[in-house]
Amino acid sequence: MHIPQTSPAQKFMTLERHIIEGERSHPDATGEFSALLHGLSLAAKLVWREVSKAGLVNMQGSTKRVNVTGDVVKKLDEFADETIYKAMDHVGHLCVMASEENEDLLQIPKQYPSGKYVLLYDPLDGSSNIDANITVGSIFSIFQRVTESGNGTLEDVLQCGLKQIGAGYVLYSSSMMFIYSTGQGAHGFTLDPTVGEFLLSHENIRIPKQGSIYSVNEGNFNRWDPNMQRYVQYLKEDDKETGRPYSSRYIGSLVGDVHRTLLYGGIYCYPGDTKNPDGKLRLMYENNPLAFIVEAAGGAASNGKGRILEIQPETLHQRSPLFIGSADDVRLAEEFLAGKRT
Ligand code: P6P
Repeated sequence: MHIPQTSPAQKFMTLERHIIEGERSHPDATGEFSALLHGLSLAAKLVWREVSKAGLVNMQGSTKRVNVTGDVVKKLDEFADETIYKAMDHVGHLCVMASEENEDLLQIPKQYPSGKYVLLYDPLDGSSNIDANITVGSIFSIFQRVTESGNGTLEDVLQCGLKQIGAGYVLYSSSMMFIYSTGQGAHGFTLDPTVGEFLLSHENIRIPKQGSIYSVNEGNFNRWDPNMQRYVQYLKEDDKETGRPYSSRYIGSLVGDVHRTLLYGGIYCYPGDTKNPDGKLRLMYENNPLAFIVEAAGGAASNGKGRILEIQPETLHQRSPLFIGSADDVRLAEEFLAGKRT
């Protein structure tokens, strides 16, 4: 029988099949991890359903609340936060959750079994863009618990990024995508709304070693360290040998900016500055999971001095500067920030 060459999507390589087949290569895999990702993909579809019609059902705008890190809470932030928690609280494989929208740990309700995993998530990153219909996303990070039993604790949650056993993000954009990694490559799935399945569309994503796009909010230029200013000025100089000037792209939505960087190469920067020495982005909910994905695709992620994934967290909502993208671009940024380049 002639079997035609088919694209990954045509192979009906669904997210679920990809996870299960990936687990088969782990002798001690128990299927619990695939159940977690299945729950997250369901939550993502429920969030997508609201995000995609936000303008029609009065789900835009704010709740008049401010969250633990001072951001105004949008109606969709709240919806996404509750949806992910409720989609995951009963799966039986988690001992605790933590959300960027909640100050404290989120315990598993007593009526449900708990498990050996820990889930951290940013329910709706970039939500300030919702009302302008700009890409937003959800980000998640999964660890194994370190305490023996009982309710998960801060000790289970505050682990360095290298200990993640999986991480991913969902993009709510012109199409809906689910990108994840368990450390063996980064894989992208696009939702086929006609069947309600995520189909493999970006198998084993590899980020270019160097890019030609930089992504940073230059409105903060005057607050930056002079070495950071010199770095961005360098990228703007005209030098064909080194592929400069770079193009500037910044949509103010971390998941969208990092996803473009992952596929096209280049660098996304959120540096510290005189007003926010540690920058704006959260280590546990944004930087760690995105660093895990980008490193799995052959890229790099730094706080300007060292690897994001090696930072030992001290508090749940701590921030860190972020320089993430092509390995050569991140390395060059680190050299400028260390004053080794002029
Ligand atoms: P600024 C959104 O609030 C967010 O956390 C990220 O999604 C985004 O990259 C960043 O803040 C934008 O921050 O200071 O450039 O507006």
